[in-house]
Amino acid sequence: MTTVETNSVSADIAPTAASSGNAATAKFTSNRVSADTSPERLAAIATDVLGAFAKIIEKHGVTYPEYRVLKQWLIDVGEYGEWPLWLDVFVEHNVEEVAYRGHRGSKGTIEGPYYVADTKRLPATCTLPMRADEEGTRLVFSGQVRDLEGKPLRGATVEIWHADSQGYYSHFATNTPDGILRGTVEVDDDGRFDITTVRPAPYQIPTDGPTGWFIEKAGWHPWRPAHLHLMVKAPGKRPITTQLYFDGGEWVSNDVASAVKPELILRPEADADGIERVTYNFDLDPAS
Ligand code: MBD
Ligand code: FE
Repeated sequence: MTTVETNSVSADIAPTAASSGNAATAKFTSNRVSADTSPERLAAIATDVLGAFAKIIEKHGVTYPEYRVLKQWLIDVGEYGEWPLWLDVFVEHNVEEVAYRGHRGSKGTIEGPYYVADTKRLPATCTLPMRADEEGTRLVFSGQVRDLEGKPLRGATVEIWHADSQGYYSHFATNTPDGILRGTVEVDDDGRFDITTVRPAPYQIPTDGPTGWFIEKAGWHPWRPAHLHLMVKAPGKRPITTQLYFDGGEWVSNDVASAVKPELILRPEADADGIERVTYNFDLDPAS
């Protein structure tokens, strides 16, 4: 088993909205993104965005004080680095639904702000990197990666990342050693994997930043149900990004990020030692 010692000076400092937000923004901007959007398409989308603003302002009679508060809040979201968080919580689910229309294999859902590429490569049967004294119920997550005909896909990888038993993600929370509860698992020749980890806790959007203020002022709640994130890839297949949730878990039926689907619910069973085991298979569409 791989263990990671907590040795950073900041390890015991409670994470702030700005520290995780700015880490997520730095990670996102380290990749230069682009899209092949034509000027005509850009103009059409921009016209509709501005038209939506116009309608809302008109409909609600938005005032100058409200306009200035909006302006300040938008500035604050940027300063706290919370655009990846805010957008992935409130907007990404719509983009994902459109992107995977007509997809036939296993369901995907949003990626969220806390994916890290190129994590430690692990064999098909593995334990995720964790602290020597990692808290939380042991969870063994097993399954098989297959094509739409059920044929095992050798050469597939299952990237997994999730929060710890306090709801914190490594690389984004200052109280968490880098690299824990993340990995890139190489399936065996039969497409199978068997990953030992701990059960994550529900995730609470930081309440001390502009995304949290916005949620609180609106009277909403800041919670996502406990979840595993996965990105499953195989040669010649369309990759999927997904999340799996736990049956009966808090917030499963009212996720702030609107990312739960009925196909994505796990029902782990505890064995005599209290270790939870669950199986889930991933069926991938052909790459188009
Ligand atoms: C998360 O852990 C997450 O998965 C998403 C989508 C948004 C915020 C935090
Ligand atoms: Fe998450």
